Amino acid sequence: MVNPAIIVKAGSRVSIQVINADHDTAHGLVITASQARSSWMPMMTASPAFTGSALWFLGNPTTSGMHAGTLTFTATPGTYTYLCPVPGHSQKGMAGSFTVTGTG
Ligand SMILES: [Cu+2]
Repeated sequence: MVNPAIIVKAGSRVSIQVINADHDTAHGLVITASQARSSWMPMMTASPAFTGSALWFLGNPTTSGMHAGTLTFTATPGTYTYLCPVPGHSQKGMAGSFTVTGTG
């Protein structure tokens, strides 16, 4: 799937493992409350929606392996955006919706 719409229930403990398999470009993943996907520099304008919902930078793979990380957080209700915070990437489409349903 490319940029799937993610829906979870309020109060869920969410864990997302991220692996950068792009051979020549750094990426990251941030879930943010703002409409920062149209920003050229989300790392300057987007703040994580939840404690732990940001992996700002995963470098490109090296001969010793790929960079990986895990976001772990507890979801509270709302409509959020996930995006890649590397400059220009969310503008080019590295973004999607993250929705937390219910009253938690
Ligand atoms: Cu990216």
